[in-house]
Amino acid sequence: TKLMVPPAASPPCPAVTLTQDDLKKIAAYKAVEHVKSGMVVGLGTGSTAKHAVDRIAQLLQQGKLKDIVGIATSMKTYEQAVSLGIPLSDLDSHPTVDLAIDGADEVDPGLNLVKGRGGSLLREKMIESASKKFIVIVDESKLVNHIGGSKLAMPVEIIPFCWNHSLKRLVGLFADKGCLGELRKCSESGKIYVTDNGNYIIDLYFENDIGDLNEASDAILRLPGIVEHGMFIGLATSVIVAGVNGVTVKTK
Ligand code: ABF
Repeated sequence: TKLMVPPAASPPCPAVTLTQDDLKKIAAYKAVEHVKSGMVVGLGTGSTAKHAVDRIAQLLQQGKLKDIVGIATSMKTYEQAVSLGIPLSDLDSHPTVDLAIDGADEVDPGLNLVKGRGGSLLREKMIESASKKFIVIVDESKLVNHIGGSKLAMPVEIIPFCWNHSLKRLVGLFADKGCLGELRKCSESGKIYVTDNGNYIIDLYFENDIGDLNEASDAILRLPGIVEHGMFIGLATSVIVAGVNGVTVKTK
């Protein structure tokens, strides 16, 4: 007689705890699947985009990608890309970018973004608005219902000349929205933060919702002395969100 041996119970799966950085890396690697040989690629800035740049370099080294031209959205990314041997160019030589991959500080359901809390926004907007496709990579902590409503900073890059005057005019635009503003300083040195373009950043904080994004954008950009703001309205073509329960892709 054969003894029926019940199958051993499978061991419980060890719980894997993904860190926020793991999630950033997962989103970044997923985005890089869209990079194809021969593409001109906008290289984003920040701790999430850094993983994408690392991954592109790795695939180039492995020969799985060829003839990539990168366009860096900041000096920091430029230095990272140079150190990894990614061939670089700029918008003057390559006015059309095939694909840009970058992080964001906030993403709303319409794929509008707040960017620039890390300090770069102007070069990002120049490159990402010149891209046929712009994939945003975030962990799920960046999702919001409405950008500018999180009570966190909405950055505006301004020229240094009479920055206090520009600060007051910016805040004055949104007096009915409970807006406060401050000049960004370096956290370690306490010195005024200077962007890659030699400009300053005013961080705006809204007690009430910022309201219509296009109206807010137009009002800010009409002020002389203002260079660019961190609202990226309608620029993202898709957003890859990595969460503890998996990856979701949001498209327009
Ligand atoms: C840059 O990096 C900025 O526009 C944005 O502020 C930031 C996002 O950084 P992280 O991925 O580190 O959160 O793209």
